[in-house]
Amino acid sequence: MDIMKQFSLEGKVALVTGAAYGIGFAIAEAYAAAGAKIAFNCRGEHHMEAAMAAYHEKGIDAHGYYADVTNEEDVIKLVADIERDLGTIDILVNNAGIIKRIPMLEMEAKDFRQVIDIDLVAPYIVAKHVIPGMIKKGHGKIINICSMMSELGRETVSAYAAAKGGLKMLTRNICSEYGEYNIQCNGIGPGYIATPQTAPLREIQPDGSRHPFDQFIISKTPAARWGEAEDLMGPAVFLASDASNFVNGHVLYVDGGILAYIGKQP
Ligand code: NAP
Ligand code: GCO
Repeated sequence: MDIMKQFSLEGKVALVTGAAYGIGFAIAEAYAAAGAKIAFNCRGEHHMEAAMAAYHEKGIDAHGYYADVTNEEDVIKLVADIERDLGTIDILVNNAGIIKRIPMLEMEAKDFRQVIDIDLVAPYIVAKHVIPGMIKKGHGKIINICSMMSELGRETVSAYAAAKGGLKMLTRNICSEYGEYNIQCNGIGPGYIATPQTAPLREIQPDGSRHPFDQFIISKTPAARWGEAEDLMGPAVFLASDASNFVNGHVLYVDGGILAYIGKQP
């Protein structure tokens, strides 16, 4: 038996949402290395150009599409275009997401709703339009990018925590509802990963010292470092491959041990 074959994504069609850069780009890169055909979407023209150049630089023939994942018409067109260009989607990664760091009492309901719309409603919309093709094909893998905030709260991220907690439960529900069609829906819960989303938390201070949040995260992480987007590559391939065919409704936390640790005693 060749166990490595179970991890191959040869010939599979993968859609990674919001994969122009950041975590989504790294996951798409890993899928391409494992043999998958890559489709991704983004919203802005400037992102598309830079993203296509970045994929080409890595030798990846990625197919990029414009689509806002909160817009159901865009998503319907996105799924149809991918089916026309590459075939039925085998692997969906709901990666696109935003955060707004605002204390709850200062936050406006429209901002709270926007975070819920992108981080929770959009994964539902994309999955809704991808699952029928997976049912017809007889298999499918859905990976929802969750968060530490699927389990933990902290000041200023009420909307994000509500959305990512909800996404964990959407993951379990997709598993419950479509597991019988040989669809596995799992989550990845990244720890604190150095990407544009977390750049404000790592800014060097005017006196040259590290941002207090940066120091806090390192002290809270047994691995004593921020994660890199590359740390998510192996787990994402595992959850997209046949190696995880009996893993369903699970959230795999890739966090350098944060969730296991009570923190340093003062
Ligand atoms: P990022 O660098 O900010 O990238 C997010 C991507 O999502 C961007 O390409 C963005 O494109 C896209 N996006 C946002 N809203 C969209 C929409 N409505 N339609 C289409 N694309 C949209 O973030 P990241 O750090 O790579 O995070 C990726 C995912 O991992 C997110 O779901 C995030 O919440 C989650 N996550 C991140 C961390 C971390 O520490 N970085 C930890 C846990 C979970 P635009 O530029 O066009 O907005
Ligand atoms: C924050 C962070 C996050 C992380 C991530 C943790 O402000 O606390 O941005 O919430 O990006 O989702 O897993």
